[in-house]
Amino acid sequence: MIKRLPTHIADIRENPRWLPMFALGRVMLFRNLAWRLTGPPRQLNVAATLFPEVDADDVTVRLRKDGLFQGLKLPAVIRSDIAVFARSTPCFGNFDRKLELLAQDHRAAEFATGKAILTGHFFERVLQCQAARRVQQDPLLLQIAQNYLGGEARVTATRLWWSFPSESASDYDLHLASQNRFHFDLDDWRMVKYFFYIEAVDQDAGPHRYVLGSHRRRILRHQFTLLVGQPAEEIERIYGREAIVTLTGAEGFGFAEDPFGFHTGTLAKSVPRLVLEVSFGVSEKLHRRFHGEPVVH
Ligand SMILES: O=C(O)CCC(=O)C(=O)O
Repeated sequence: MIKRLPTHIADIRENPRWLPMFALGRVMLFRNLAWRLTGPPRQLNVAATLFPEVDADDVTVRLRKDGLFQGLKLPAVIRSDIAVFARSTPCFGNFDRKLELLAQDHRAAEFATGKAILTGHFFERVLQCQAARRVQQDPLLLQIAQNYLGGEARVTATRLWWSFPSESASDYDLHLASQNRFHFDLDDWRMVKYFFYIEAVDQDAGPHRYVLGSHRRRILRHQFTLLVGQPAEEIERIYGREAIVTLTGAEGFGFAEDPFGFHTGTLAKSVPRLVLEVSFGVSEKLHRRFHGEPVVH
């Protein structure tokens, strides 16, 4: 929280309307009110979608009920173009512009810097990847976002990043990388995120975890709190172990989630994970996040 303060202050300066959302958006009453202010969804022509087998209405129903829909799959050629891009383009370790590395040099970079490197972000470089842009602009993903969030829905962030296995990660490293840290996102009044695993993710590759239904059922203590993160034991006790889904999947596997529900990455044990994430929201786009880094739209 304290370490993120400069980012929050910059957000407020840039867009003062962010402050009420940040203060009140964690409380279900205000969130539900904001949900009522949605405009009707636009009906788009989705013929050119990369996901012709997916029914936007089904996804919307699942998102409303569970906060999660599993069942997106990237076409093979799109997936492989993104994988080739990510293996041949340097990323930035631990959100640090001075720590530039290729994924295959991760171990050597940890050794050379003496630091645990848990993530490698491509920041704005993701937009150099045509295949990633194609996913970002997919009409069906927008239609689902429109159905779920209302007519104001639009892309608010796009990111491509590696989660690397690391043996020496500190608590702070895990926090920075959103790994082994259940939390909810508070970047907008209403949001939906699409995640795609560019390479297969099993239990050893740090799968994402989501708490079903926690986007609409929240104990008061988890609303009236400054903290977005909560200990895993508490999440299990309150929302039930059976509500926690661990999302593993083959290469190209994708899912949609309402990130107001509790979720977390998990520390990769032995295999790195490469994820493309496209976020949709309803408010003016923020330009800074990720510890001061620009948000890529
Ligand atoms: O690494 C992950 O799977 C978690 C990502 C996350 O927490 C987020 O995008 O809000």
